Amino acid sequence: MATITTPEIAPRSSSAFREEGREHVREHVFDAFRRWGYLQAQLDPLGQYLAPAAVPELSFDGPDAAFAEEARGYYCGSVAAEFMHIPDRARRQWLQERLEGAAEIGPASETPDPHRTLDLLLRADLFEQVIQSRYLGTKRFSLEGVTALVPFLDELLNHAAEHGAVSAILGMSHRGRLNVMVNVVGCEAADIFSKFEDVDPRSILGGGDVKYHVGATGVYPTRGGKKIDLHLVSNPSHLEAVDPVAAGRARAKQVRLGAGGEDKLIPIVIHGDAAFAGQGVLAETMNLATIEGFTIGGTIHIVVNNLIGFTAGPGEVSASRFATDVAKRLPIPIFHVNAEDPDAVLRIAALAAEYRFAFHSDVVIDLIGYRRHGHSEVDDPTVTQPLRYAKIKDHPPLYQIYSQRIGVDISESAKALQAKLVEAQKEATARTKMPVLAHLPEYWSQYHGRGHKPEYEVETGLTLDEIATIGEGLTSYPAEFHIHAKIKKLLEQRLEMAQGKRPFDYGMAEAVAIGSLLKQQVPVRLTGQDSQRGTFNQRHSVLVDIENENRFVPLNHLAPDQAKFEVYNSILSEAGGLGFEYGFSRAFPGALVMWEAQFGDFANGAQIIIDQFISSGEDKWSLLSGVVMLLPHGYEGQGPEHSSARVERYLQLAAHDNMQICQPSSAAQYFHLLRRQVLRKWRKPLVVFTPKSMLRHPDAVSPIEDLTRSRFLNVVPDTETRNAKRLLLCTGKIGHELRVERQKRGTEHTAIVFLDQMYPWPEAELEAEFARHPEATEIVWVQEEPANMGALSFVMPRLKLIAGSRQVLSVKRSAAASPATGSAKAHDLEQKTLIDMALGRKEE
Ligand SMILES: Cc1ncc(C[n+]2csc(CCOP(=O)(O)OP(=O)(O)O)c2C)c(N)n1
Repeated sequence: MATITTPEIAPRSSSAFREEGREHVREHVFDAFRRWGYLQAQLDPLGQYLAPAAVPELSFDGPDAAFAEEARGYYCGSVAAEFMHIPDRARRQWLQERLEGAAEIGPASETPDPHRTLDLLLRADLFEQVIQSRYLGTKRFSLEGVTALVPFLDELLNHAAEHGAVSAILGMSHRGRLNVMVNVVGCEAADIFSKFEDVDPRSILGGGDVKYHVGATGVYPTRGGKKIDLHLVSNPSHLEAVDPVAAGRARAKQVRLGAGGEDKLIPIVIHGDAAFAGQGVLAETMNLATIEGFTIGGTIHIVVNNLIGFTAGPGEVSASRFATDVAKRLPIPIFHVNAEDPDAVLRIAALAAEYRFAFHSDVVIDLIGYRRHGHSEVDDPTVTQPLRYAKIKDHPPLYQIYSQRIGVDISESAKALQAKLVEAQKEATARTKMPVLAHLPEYWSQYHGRGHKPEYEVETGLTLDEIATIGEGLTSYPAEFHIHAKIKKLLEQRLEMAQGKRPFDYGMAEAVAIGSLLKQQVPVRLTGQDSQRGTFNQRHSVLVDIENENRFVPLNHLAPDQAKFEVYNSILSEAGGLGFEYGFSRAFPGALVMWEAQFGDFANGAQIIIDQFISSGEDKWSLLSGVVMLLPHGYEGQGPEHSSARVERYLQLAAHDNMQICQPSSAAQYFHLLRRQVLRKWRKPLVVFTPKSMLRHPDAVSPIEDLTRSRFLNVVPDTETRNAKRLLLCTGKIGHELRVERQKRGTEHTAIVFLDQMYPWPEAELEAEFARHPEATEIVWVQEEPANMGALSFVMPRLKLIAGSRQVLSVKRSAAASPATGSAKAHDLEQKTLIDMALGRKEE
């Protein structure tokens, strides 16, 4: 058969074929190392754990062995890279070229100066040593064993600055935190030592926090002469809980920085290996990375991996070889680095930074070292890990290893630095005041918290004209928009509400509250599962074109100079979602920031955020937040879940005016409450128990006039009843049910009063209400919840104080282990009994 050749495809010589064949083989061998090489890297500095695994795919012999040797040099040394799970070929290519030396790591990479690296390692180690000698037996969670973190951060920040970063959010837990405060954030060593001296205890009786949890701010000068503002986020003991908070703060700051915000602020989160593998909130937070409304341009995750978690070894903290494996579900690179190879550590710091800025992606860096002492310095690790600690005992600190490696005598500079640190420690012993490590940005100056009473006089009402204009705006959409028939009707009804032709329901009251704030230049952010539409079909803040699924948000088209409304459906996460919004609110006091639970009880998945940040952040760290939690609540026969938002839990956390706990009894009350939250300068978290069936219920709707009155009522009086003999006090839906039943029965002399704000306890308003009914000898607290739940145990002693000689009784379900019955019929029976007991048995 004749060979057909074309001018374009010339026949190749046999040597070309051979070359091509060799190239093919090389690719095959390299590919195996790109994929599996990380399993054979030399990562544990003590050579004890992570012994190279047997990987048949990496066995090559004959002529292929030379390629394998070359590839092994790239992939099985002090650096192991996991990147072949990234589906985007261009990203894999980018990484591969840099890992294999075929391309420069990045334009900002100027070779780090080994003297600087050595100096940083020395600083990191000596700081710990001085504490060890002066405060023996005091917890500090030493960084020794992974001091490479300090030069890593130096290199990372240097690259970030070259890419235009002017700010960084730093989240981290206990390990090495004090070290990072001094050697990266720039806190004075004397300030940290004074925390060990525990000077001035009277200033923080019952409040404050331990030294390795408090936040700090500073400015980092980079090698290139640039500066980066650093914000180390205050952090509770609960590992990884700070992750979403740091992310939310980063987002808020990026929004503040305007265009290119994601490049101007870099989020960095430092983890422990056991915590990284074990805590679900990390997975929740990482899953936010590319979700609209939650992006922060890529977070640098650094695992300070000492191959131990308290007393648990690597096999006990993770079900897989690497604690970082949980991150492999995402299309992001993971680098493991032997922390005792500082040059490799810096190379990966540079690579991570360059990748982050090139692709706005998360990057995980697993810095593998060891832990020189016990978990805290009061622990003896030789009890649980005798072999490892026998090795560690004889292992020199990294600065000594590195100084020998680069041939620099460090003894003089070590002495000088040691003397400086000892001097700072002496100075600290003379201090009488606790240092302030974190300085709030200027944008916080107009807001206040504890020590100031809320300014209740703030006006939250609108004029009829204002309501009509907003109403028109939020029911309009472009002419070419194909609206869903049901939504068209809804908008028509809403327009009628705004024109005073139909009473307001909660959905419209909320929309007008938001719209009015936007027009007053207050940005509004609302997130939660299915929040754009609303779990109960009540919101419809985003209109969807039925022909092309284009979206239109009327609230963003009210006025040309209005603030922005951001409403996002969150991922199915509570701890991650609420933590993010708390964080956002921490860096955006001027915005109304709301997080919504699908049903109120799901918020218990975010309990750490509630206990450790929202309710106690001001007490521990003097940090304020105006975050709003919207928690659907109410007993409607839907079962043990979906009934109770656990009012009792929030009330138990209430002290020192730390937050506001409210249940608005009508649409207008909800409207005023949202506006009050942001128009007051008093920045406190707000917990709102929101309705479900009552969202559109005729008893909870409001005439337009109620939106024009001046403010939110903490206590909603019963204006219909005169000469009451009994005064029923309640909050939420049950109050409406009681009023309906009262009317049905024609019951006289029973007043029904709503407690719309449970905390801060509205004592004066309640006193006024009691005084309005001087003949009411019986005050009855009525709640739907069982006796061990709801507001009962919170309100009873307080009501008794106000009631004086009047009797205070209560009506509630019997104490129960579960909030509600699983049977809708049983619920109805219970509810009927409850109402009968509250109003008195019906005469047959
Ligand atoms: C959520 C949570 N559970 C348990 C603890 C108690 N605890 C404190 S540190 C620690 C071990 C952490 O190990 P790792 O994450 O590897 O960090 P390391 O201390 O080794 O740096 C544990 C279990 C905690 N602080 N937070």
